[in-house]
Amino acid sequence: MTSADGQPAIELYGMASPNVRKITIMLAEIGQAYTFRHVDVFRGGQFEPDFEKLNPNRKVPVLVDRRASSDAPVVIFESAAILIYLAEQFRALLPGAEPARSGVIQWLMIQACNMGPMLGQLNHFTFAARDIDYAYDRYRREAERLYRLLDQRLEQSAYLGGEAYSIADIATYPWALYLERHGFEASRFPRLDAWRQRVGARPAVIEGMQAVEQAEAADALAFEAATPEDRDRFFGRR
Ligand SMILES: N[C@@H](CCC(=O)N[C@@H](CS)C(=O)NCC(=O)O)C(=O)O
Repeated sequence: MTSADGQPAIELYGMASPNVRKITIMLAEIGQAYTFRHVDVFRGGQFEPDFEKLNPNRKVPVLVDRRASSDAPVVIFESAAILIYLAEQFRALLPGAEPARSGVIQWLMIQACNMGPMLGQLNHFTFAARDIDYAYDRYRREAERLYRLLDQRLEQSAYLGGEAYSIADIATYPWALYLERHGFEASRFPRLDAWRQRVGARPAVIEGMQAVEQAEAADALAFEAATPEDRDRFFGRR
């Protein structure tokens, strides 16, 4: 669906990051065209007043949906909220009936409330501040516990929410790719690894992961070029 000006009616503000990739995968799964608006977080794009109007929490992703009205678009932040919104709007990848619906939502929340924050901290203390052993050990242990939880869950069912692929899998997949970079051997999490391969082979997942490749190159350059002040602002050190 397009706006009156011929542009896709959906815009996605983002960067090359796992929370944004959840949404590019979902948009590929439902076959919805969109305009990707790159936010240069390393130069402080998330703190610009216009962006803050979209998300007072100043983070990507943000979805802007002008399908119903171009003057008063629906604006949604928080990746899990965006996934639920798209699933409901397009009646896809979230069962309507209980208990299947709650089965999916609870694993979506494990990702949003546990995996995302804990693995995000582990990323920081692995890739940006590895010298703080207490923090590194704490988040690495918690990450291991969560990877184990997913592995055990996937022994019970083919997908996280149950027997069907859902938004819980979409939310978790880009984060589960960190397993090796967090120093764990995939062979110790065989069900999780098999699920990663199954999910990663889906054409929409391949498309969604590739959708931010240009942004990935731009983000890498911007991070390289970031001044000490830029990095302090990004890491919330001032
Ligand atoms: N809970 C949020 C987390 C969003 C988030 O942390 N986004 C990161 C990129 S993955 C970001 O905007 N980082 C820039 C910053 O924190 O300033 C969600 O799931 O959408």
